[in-house]
Amino acid sequence: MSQIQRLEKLLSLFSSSSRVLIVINADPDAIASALAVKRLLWRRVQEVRITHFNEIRRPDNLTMLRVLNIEMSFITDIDDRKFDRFVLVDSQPDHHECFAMFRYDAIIDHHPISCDSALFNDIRSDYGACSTMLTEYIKASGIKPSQNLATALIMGIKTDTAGFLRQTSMEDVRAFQYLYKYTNPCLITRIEHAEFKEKDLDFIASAIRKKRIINHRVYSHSGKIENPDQCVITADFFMKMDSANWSVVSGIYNKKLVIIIRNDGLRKNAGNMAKHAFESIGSAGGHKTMARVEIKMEDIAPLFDTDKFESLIGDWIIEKVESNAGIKTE
Ligand SMILES: [Mn+2]
Repeated sequence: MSQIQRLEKLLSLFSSSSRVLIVINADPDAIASALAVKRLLWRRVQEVRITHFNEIRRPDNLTMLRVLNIEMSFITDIDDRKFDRFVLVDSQPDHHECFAMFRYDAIIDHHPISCDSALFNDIRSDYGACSTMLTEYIKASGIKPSQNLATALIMGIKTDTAGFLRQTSMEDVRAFQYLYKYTNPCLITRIEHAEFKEKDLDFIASAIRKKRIINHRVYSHSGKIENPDQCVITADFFMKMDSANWSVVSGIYNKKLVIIIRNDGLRKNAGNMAKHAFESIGSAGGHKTMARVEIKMEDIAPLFDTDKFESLIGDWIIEKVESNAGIKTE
């Protein structure tokens, strides 16, 4: 099917009285794809709303919504009886129970095909981003994308291809090149630079003061913490140091020890290291470059002969990681 035919088939699902709900798991690619669908349907239907069910917490994603003036509604604020057409982008109905709540008229996605249950299904799993597919729809429709739409689509492609370091197709490159002339590069930079909130910066400052560096591994244990996401941000931040091969940032949250592990991925495997070191006492897992460990404090207590063991946890983590970090596991 040509792109023009796809576009015509998609548009034929709607009439001027249609009330359309676009459902997404909001990340940059899904948000941009939804915006593009909304643009395609502009002045063709009665109403288009975008709804998401996940909480958006990443500062860069929040900045994207703010600087591009993107309007979305949280799923609990939506009365779905008001809508008679449902569109799913960047996912398939079996990806999440919240998606399965609706019967879709159209599904446009780039994940491996698992549930093409709509009237119109366009699933192209060789594409790096759903935003690339929607860029092709926009092009086929003859619409000149606004600066905000083009910037959103570029963010979708950049995010899902990790800046073209991950699975990418020629179509992704072509879409990027096409969109670039319509974007404002300062907006892209503004979004991508938004890594921290002010509170995160205070957390990082205190983690820097507590850091210890052993064998190019940066350790920092923060004791009791209010938000484990800050350990993630800090672990990523430490990897910006030129000589850091690993970073291990930990804290105690909800009576659990949370350890966030990052490395540069060069002959290392964070997930396997975490399992070797911690699986016997808690949950541990991850990938080559990132891992997460969670251990109940009550399960750590018996490992120490003192009640005041909390002050020893930082050293205990270092000992565990140092004796396992060399493990050769692929
Ligand atoms: Mn995607």
